[in-house]
Amino acid sequence: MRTSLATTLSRTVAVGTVVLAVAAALGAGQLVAGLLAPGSSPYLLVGDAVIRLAPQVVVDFAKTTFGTADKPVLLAGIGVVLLVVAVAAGLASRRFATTGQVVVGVLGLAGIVAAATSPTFVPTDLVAPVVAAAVGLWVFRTLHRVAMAAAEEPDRPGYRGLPRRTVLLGASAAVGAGAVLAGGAGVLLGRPTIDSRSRVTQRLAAATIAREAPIPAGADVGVTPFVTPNPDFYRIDVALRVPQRQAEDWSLRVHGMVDRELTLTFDDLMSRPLVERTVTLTCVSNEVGGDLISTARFVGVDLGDVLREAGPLPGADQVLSTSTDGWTAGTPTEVLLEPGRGALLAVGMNGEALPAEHGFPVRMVVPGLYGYVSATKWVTDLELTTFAAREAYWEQRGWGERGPVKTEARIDLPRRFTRVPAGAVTVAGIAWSQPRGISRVEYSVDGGPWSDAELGTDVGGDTWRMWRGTLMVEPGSHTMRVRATDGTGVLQTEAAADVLPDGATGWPAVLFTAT
Ligand SMILES: Nc1nc2c(c(=O)[nH]1)N[C@H]1C(S)=C(S)[C@@H](COP(=O)(O)O)O[C@H]1N2
Ligand SMILES: [Mo]
Repeated sequence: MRTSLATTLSRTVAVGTVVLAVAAALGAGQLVAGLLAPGSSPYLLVGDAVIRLAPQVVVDFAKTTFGTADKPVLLAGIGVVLLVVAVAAGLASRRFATTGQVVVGVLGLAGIVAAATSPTFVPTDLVAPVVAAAVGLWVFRTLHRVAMAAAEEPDRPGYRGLPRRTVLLGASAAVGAGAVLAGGAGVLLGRPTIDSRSRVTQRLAAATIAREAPIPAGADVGVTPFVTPNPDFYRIDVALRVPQRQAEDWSLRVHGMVDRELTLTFDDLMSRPLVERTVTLTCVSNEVGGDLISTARFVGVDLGDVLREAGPLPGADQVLSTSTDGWTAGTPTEVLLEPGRGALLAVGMNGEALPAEHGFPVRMVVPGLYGYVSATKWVTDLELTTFAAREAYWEQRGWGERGPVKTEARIDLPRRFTRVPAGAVTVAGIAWSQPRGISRVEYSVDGGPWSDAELGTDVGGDTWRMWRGTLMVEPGSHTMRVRATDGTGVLQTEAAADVLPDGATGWPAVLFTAT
């Protein structure tokens, strides 16, 4: 289909090629996002990027002016900008495809950059914007070629002997319909979880919750925040793709060695008494000094109550919990039934619904046990069984059957291998021994005598406790060590143990240089 240099597209056709290409890109991106990861729709990603980049005054203005409608208003605004850009690019592409191609390419790139710079970026989020960019470019080039051919000789037979103008019309209609269908399907596929999370957040805001007292100001010694913000909360799981289950479609089966099998829907959970519990979650794979530990204020229903309702049979010493992605944890029944233990089926985390990657809609949280034996995210099944009969995921891979948290401490200041001015040096960190709590933390430098650290206000045994102190050091390198005593008066062991099979031990040490 060669076209002469003089051939020019009508304004309508030229604009149509770019607009349809952009629509096709958005439709394809939405569809792929809906299938893979609802948060990765290029349109939403660009919207998020605009919110990130917008000066705070603009964001505040939008919030106060449009209230909760600020997001739809923003997305509509982006739509208008896209349309204007597409129309301009079309008008500039009446003879040559170059401008249109560059503009479609730049728009595609904007989606990819928005994905890559998102604070919640995971590599799968790139698939939708990359597919969108590729589809946009391909559609534009193809339609532009077909349009040029039709403009030159409208009646000459083209594809399947149809007149070229008919081919152009047909192709345009097909692209338009395809874009709408793909986009619609993508929205339908992806919308449920996103909407479901915000509905749960709203329901929690309106719910009656037995709240804990606010975290006392003195709990935090100014180094590590006492409550970990959700985006900073450590994440460990074997899920390649974050499971997407709507709260409205969720149910939990409690079965096995029980008197009464139970099935609870999300509404059933929400109509039970909701409690707030601040819990420090720890991973068994946390090395001494490691960062696989975080604290959140969880909201949920008491798991012990749910189990008592089902009535565990004598001998059912293990509760095997399973998530939607098939991962399992085995928790001692006696721990879950222990009065005051505070095990939760959690639905909320730090004032919102559980984030998708932390188990939305429902996860288990058991104070005092490492996550691998207790903290099942996306949980849908609890089977009362025995340790002899069933082995959970990590147990099958050589990790310990029981996973009680071991008393440990961490030095957050000074950081290892840093330089500090000689003289008085502030030292600080965290210590934990859920559910026993921490009664004492001591530190020592270069094998010298132990000094008592000043402890942050006690929030309870289920959370970490923060500590700080001051060291006097001469210029040179120094090794500082720290050791914690739990709430029952037992000093943490000095013996170094590896994380495998049931958690690391040893007194943490930090080497630093005073100058
Ligand atoms: N479904 C599921 N739940 C899971 C896991 C997992 O791999 N899959 N990992 C567990 C482990 S080992 C830990 S330490 C905690 C971590 O929870 P977080 O990612 O919310 O911090 O989740 C637990 N729950
Ligand atoms: Mo873990």
